Amino acid sequence: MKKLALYVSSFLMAVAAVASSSAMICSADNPIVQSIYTADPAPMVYGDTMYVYTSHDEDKASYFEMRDWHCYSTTDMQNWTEHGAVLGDSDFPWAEKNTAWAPQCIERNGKFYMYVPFSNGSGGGRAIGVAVSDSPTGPFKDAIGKPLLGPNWDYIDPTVFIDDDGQAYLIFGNPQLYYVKLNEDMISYSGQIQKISMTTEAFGVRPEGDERHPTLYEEGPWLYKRSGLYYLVYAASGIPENICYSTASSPVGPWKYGGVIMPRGEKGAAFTNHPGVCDYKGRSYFFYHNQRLPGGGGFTRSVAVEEFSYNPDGSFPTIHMSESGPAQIEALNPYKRTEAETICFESGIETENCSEGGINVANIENGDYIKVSGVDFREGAQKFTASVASSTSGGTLELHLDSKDGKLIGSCTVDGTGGWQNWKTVSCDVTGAEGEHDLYLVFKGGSGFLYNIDWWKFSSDNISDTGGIKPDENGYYINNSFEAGTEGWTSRGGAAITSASEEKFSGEKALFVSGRTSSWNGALKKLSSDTFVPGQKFSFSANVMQNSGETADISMTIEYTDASGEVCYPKVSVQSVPNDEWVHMENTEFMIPEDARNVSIYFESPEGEFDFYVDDFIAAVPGTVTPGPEIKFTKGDINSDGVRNVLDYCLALNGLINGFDSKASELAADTDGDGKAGSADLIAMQKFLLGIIDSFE
Ligand code: FUB
Repeated sequence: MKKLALYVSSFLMAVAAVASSSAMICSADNPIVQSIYTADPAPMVYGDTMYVYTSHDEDKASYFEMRDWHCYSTTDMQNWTEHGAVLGDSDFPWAEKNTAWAPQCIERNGKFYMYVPFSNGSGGGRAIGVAVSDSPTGPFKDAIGKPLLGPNWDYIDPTVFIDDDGQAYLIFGNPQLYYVKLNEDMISYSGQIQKISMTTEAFGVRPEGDERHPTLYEEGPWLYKRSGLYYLVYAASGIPENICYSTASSPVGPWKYGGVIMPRGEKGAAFTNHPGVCDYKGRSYFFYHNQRLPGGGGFTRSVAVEEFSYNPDGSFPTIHMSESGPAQIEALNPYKRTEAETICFESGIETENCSEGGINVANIENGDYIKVSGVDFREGAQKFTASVASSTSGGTLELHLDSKDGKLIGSCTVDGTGGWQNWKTVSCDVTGAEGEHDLYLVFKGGSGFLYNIDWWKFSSDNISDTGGIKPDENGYYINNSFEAGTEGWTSRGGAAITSASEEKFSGEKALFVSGRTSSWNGALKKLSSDTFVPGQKFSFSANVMQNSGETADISMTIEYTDASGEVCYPKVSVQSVPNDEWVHMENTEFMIPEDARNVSIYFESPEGEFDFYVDDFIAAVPGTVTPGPEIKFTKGDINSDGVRNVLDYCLALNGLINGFDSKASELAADTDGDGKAGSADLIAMQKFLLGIIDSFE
C-alpha cells in the first residue's frame, strides 16, 4: 500500500478543501456530463463520431471510489449521447474492486481495445488490464483474464498510440514513466518494459522537487503525433496539478519540455487534472476534468472540453477552463430519432439501461429538464413524438425554446404505462418551432418520479422520416430562384454573393458571383446528408451566364471529405459558356460517393476571375430533367465556330470517349438525331468531310 499511502498523504490538504467546498450553481454546458461525476477523459474519433471514455467517481466519494468506465459520443461537440458503463471492475475477476482509474480506448482492425488501471487483487501494487469489444460503445470484455502489466505501484494511467509504421506503444506511470511496445494483437507485448528518462530537460524543473519527483511530470500521460512531431501531454507540478507537455521526434523520447497548457488556479479546478487531446472535423480539442458540478470536489470530478488552435510553430496555447465549452459544429436534426440521453445540459435526471437496448432517461421529477443545443427546426415542426414509460400516473412533457421558461411550442401528456420499462409512444402538436434554437424538454407533474423517456423526434409534412427534405411534386428537393436572397448559398474563397437583378434567366433576379480573386472562388451550398444521402444518385442543374467578353468554362462541382479524411472535388457538370448567353448545366444521374461526408456543391470558373450568374439551381430525384435556355447548335459543328471540319470530327471522337464539354456540342455530334451521339454519327461526319454526303438530313 506504499503508493496509496503516498497518494493519501499528498492529498490530505486537498481533501480538507473538498470537504469544506459548497455546491456550486452551474447552468452552463461544460462539464459535458451532469448526471454522474466523470474523470480522466480519453477522447477517440471513430468514423464521423467523437467518443470520450471516462472513469466514474461515485456520488459523495471521499477518496477515489471508482467502479466503472463510461462512454459518451457526439457529432457536434455540444450535445453528448450517453452509452452507459461500457466496462466495470466486475469484468476483471483478478482486480481489486473500486480502484478503476484512468482508461484509454483505441481501434485496430475493427476491434476496440481499452487499457485500464486497477489495484491488483492479490497485492503487489497497481496493474494494467486490457479489454476488447467489437463496438466503440462496448460491451468490453477482459481480453486475457490477468494483468497485461504489473503489479507495480507506479503502473497507472495507460496511454496508447499506434504509429504510422503500425507499431503500438503503451506509456504509463506515476511518478516514473514507462513504455512498452504492444504486439499487433494489442493484448500482448514484446521486449522489456522500459523506463523513460525523467530529466528536467524532458519534463521541466519542479521547484520543490524531491527524489521521486525531480521533474514537473506527475501522471496522466497522453501520447499522440501531429505533423511529424510526438506530443506527450500530462498532469504535472504535484498538488494541485496543472497540465504540461513535452515533444519528441520519436514516440518514446528523448522528450523536450514544452511548457504549461492549463495552469493551476482555474475557477472550479480539482486537485487532480487529466488531459486528452484530439482533432475532430478539422478542429482541435483539449479534454480535462474539474470539480465544477454541484457537489463536486477532488473525488467527485467532471469532464470538460475546450476547443483550441495550435500556435503556428506547433506549440500549445494556454488553455483555460470555460463554462460554455466549444462552439457547436453543426445543428442537430430534430426530424431524426434522437436518444433522450443526448444532452447538452440537464438538471435533476439520471440515466439507466433500457429494456429496448441502450440507455433511457430516468428518475424524472417535477421541474427537471434537459437542454439540447442548436436544434434546427428549418421551415417548422408540426408534431412531437416520444417513447415514454411510467409506473405511476405520468405527467407532462413541455417543449420550450431557448430557455426552460422560453416560448412553449408543445406539451405532451404522458399517462401511466404500467411499468418503468413498458414503452409507449405519445405525440402532441407543435407550433412556432422554426429555424435554429436550443430545445428544452421540461418535465412537469406531481411528486415522485414521473416517467422515463427513451427517444424523441419531431415531424413535419415537408420532411421525411430520415430527417431529409421530401421532394415536391416535380421531384425537386431544392429549387433556388434567388428572388428572395441568396437562399443558403455562401461565398467560396473571397467571392461576393448577392441576389441581383441585372441579369436573370427567369423571374426578376439571379445569384451574382463577383469579386473573385482566384479561379476557385465562387458560390457554395452545403448539402445535408439527411437528404443527399451518400451512395445515392441525384439530378443537379442550373442556368449560368457570364459577360467577360469571351467564351469560358463554368463548372458545378461537389466537395466532400472521404473516409481517409481527404477532401475530394468530383465535377458534376462543366459547360463552355459563350459571352452574354445563358447556358443550362445538368447532370441527372450524379452519385454522391458512399464514403462522402461534409458534402457541398459549388460553382466556379477554372478559367479566370470574371463575375458570373447562376439562376434556377435545382437538386432533384435522379433522372429529373429541368428547364433551360433553348440550345442553339448545327449538326457536325461541334465547337460552334460556323465551319464543319476535321477539328469537329476530333472533338466528336473525344466527346464520345471522355464526355462532351457542353450540351450544344453533344447535340451537334448527334448527326442522325436519334437522341445520342455514337459511332454512326462519326461515320456520317467522315462521309461529310470526304464529300460523300453534303448534309446530315
Ligand atoms: O482518477 C484517478 C486518478 O486521478 C487518475 O488515474 C489520475 O490521473 C488522477 O486523475
